[in-house]
Amino acid sequence: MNKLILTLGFALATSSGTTLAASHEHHHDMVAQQMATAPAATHTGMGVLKAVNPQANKVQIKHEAIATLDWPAMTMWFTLRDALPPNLKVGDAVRFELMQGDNKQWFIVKIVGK
Ligand SMILES: [Cu+2]
Repeated sequence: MNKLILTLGFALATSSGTTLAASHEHHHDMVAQQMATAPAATHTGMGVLKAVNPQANKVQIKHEAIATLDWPAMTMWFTLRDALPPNLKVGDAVRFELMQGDNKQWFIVKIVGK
């Protein structure tokens, strides 16, 4: 009887160990898949804040060329994902990070003075 319990206990321990290993493996696969399908590519730009539209949460930036996007220097409006940091004002030199939304529009996910 004791031996049976020991054997059962061992079997349970072994199978739960296997389950843990399998789910860990699965988690890894999912993370790898997420990274492959959603690369979350950000691009960094430098420029000068030219105008702010707080109602629309947009900023106009005269940005330098962004080589990683093959963009020339230009002045354009961007939507901000978050509110503009309160210390930033028109005329400030800024560094910003861009991401592309599902609608293909580029939006700013981070902006700091430089
Ligand atoms: Cu541009």
